Amino acid sequence: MKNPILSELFNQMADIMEILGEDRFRINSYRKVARVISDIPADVETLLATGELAKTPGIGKSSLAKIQEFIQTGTITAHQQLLTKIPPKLLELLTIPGMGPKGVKAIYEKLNVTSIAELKGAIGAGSLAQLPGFGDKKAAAIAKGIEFLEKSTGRIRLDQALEAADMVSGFLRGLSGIQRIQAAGSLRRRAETIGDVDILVAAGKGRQVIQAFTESRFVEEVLAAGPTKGSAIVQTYDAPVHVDVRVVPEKSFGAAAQYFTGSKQHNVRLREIAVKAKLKLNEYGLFKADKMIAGAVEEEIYRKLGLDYIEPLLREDRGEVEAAKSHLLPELIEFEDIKGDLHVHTNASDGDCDISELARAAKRAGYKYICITDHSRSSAIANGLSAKRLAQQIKQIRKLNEELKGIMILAGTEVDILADGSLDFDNKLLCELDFVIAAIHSGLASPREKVTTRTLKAMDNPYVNCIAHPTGRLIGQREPMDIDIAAVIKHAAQTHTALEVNANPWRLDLKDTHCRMAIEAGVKLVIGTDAHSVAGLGLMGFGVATAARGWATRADVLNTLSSAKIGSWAACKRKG
Ligand code: DGT
Ligand code: CA
Ligand code: CA
Repeated sequence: MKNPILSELFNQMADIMEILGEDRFRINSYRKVARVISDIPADVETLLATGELAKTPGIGKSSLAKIQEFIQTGTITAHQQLLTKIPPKLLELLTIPGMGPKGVKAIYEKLNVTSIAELKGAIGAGSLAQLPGFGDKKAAAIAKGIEFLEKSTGRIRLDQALEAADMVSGFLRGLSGIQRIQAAGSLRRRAETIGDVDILVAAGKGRQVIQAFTESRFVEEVLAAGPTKGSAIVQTYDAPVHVDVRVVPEKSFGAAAQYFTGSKQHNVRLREIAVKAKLKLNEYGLFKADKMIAGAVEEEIYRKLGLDYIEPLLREDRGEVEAAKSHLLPELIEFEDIKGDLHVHTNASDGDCDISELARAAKRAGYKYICITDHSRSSAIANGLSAKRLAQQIKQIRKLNEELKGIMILAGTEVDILADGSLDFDNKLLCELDFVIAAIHSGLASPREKVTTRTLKAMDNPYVNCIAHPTGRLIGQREPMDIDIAAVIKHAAQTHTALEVNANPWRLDLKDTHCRMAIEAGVKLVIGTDAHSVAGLGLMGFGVATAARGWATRADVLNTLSSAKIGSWAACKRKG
């Protein structure tokens, strides 16, 4: 699917034009195209072929031509031309947290800064702080952003890794002589960040496969290319991604999948078991003396070691090997178990589309219900709803439910938890809602005691059913709040409040280990996408994987229940 890449390209063109001070109208129209493309659930390539793309609002003739050019050639001439108009490293400034095109434009024009390295110089010399519109405070924030960027170990988000893996796997699938393809490593385990992407291929002619990979058009830089392994930097328009491709014979494919999926610690445990049983385990197979007793099929490796099959999501040496030995592995939650999404935003607050668009998309996704949870008034930048607007929205939802078939719309809110732990809406209004999620959106840097008490107090409210993104982290961009997560989990159990697993790959909050703590304490999880568009609904899988990495079963997750059962669950707390 080329939608994410195309969307990113149009955004990048808009960024460059904004830095160059070009026509506002064109910049906005590129941004609009980027947004439209990323929101269309269908593949742009297909829509172009069927002629539907030409009819899509927001996509004009010239954008259509650019999309066509990209699909045919892999580049857009206008994009290439724009790139020649700016210094090669200028766009890296946009990766600094909090830095937008306007800031880059000012820094570039007034200080002639063309890279992060030069910007650090300008901060050190005090010239950034003297620039109109910046000042000491902003310069310090930018310095901190750069520090954060440099501290981040080059690990990427799950969605970025997946995009690179899809590009490479899709390409490899088209080659001749390919028998099997499988992503391995931390990506297959759905770890929250990914160091590099590992892809395994079963094929006869290794060298040819590796050569085709390293010479493919999305490879930016080749790090190594041999007869069975190639390493390269793949450019995804969102991030440069390190990808390792390994070719193995089909008879070893299962063993290689096991070995290269890891984790390292998990593999160490398996090898110990093998050694005790006088067997040898490596990436080629499981051997008794010199005889291969398993290798082609991954499940066989586990079986011959006397273990139940362990899902990749659990392979972290967190007790899964012991559990597999004694047949006590959990039956993990799967995407198919999810009956609805309990966290979505409409254009009434900061989302892109209206209630019925989201509801129809949810129905297409096979859900039974969707809960509309727009922001409340204190989230002013997100155009949060006043009590009056929420009351109107509830009426609108009840009316829509009479019209729409096959999907139930629940009325909810993502209500702000205020500084003192009280909420943005009073109980009289909250009582009208089907499901209430509460969240902290300000003061995230406050001391531990403060953010913890705030959250505990919100849970005391009988109408609060769930705490959204309980730690507030943004992966690679913002540290979690210094919150006492053990206290939050304990209080959630005591107050019959669920905790969210926010499925957005920027958040994954609760994270896997916190999910496990919550489940062990008897707390229910809600997996919500926090979608702000139709495309956002598609993030559910990341949340399901995160919960499963925390050993969640279907019974641990509230939105595997029918909407009626969720209603009774919420009623329990209201009754006290
Ligand atoms: P990453 O890339 O840092 O997110 O994490 P992984 O787990 O993908 O690690 P990576 O790419 O270095 O290696 C892929 C897998 O290969 C790893 O999970 C386990 C296996 N592996 C790599 N090196 C070793 C090793 O020295 N011993 C063992 N037992 N396994 C290894
Ligand atoms: Ca890896
Ligand atoms: Ca690797």
